[in-house]
Amino acid sequence: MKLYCAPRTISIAVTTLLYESGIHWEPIRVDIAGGEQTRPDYHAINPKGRVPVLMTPEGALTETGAILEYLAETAAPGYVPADPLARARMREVMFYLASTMHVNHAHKMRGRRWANEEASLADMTAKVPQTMTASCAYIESLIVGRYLFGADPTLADFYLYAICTWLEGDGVNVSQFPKLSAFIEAMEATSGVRQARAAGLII
Ligand SMILES: N[C@@H](CCC(=O)N[C@@H](CS)C(=O)NCC(=O)O)C(=O)O
Repeated sequence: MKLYCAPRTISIAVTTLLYESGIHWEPIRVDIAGGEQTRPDYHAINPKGRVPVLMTPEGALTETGAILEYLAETAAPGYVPADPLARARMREVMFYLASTMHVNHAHKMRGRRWANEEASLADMTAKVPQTMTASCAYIESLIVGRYLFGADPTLADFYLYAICTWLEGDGVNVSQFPKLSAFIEAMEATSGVRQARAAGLII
């Protein structure tokens, strides 16, 4: 299995799950800063010009949440709760991360997706510490144990950890969130995160 990925991106959610699960896979690093994702040959793989992309035996799969779910069903069992409501709660967080928290973060460096005026871009960037801190406060209210839902990690934990790697740069004072701080510490101790760091996929 091959994953198009890059450090500092949401693809960390997938790289950490892949390493944690001991799946045989190969990272294909995309030079995001150099704009590799904007080039026609990359658009042939993902017309959206983003990472991550998982190359499955049947073709390319995009969207972090979809990739995590696919891996859980095909290669990395044990990270999806059996109970329907618990499973929906996990997805509730994952949808929030995709639709709100990731988007809050993107307003810092990717404001040109939404606006052209320099003043608009500066305003969006200035707002990021506030929106990301508000998102952290919401997440803090959800965490019930070492991980989001208790003693065992679910797909949502890998997703959340990837976003946590952005918090300092986004101007969030993480120390004001004790449960989130402990969560980050727990994830940092996992083999998935340690291997991703050793491979230079978390920097
Ligand atoms: N909804 C997508 C978002 C993916 C995404 O925005 N990836 C960013 C990195 S965090 C990216 O590839 N950005 C490149 C660009 O904007 O040019 C997902 O969750 O997979």
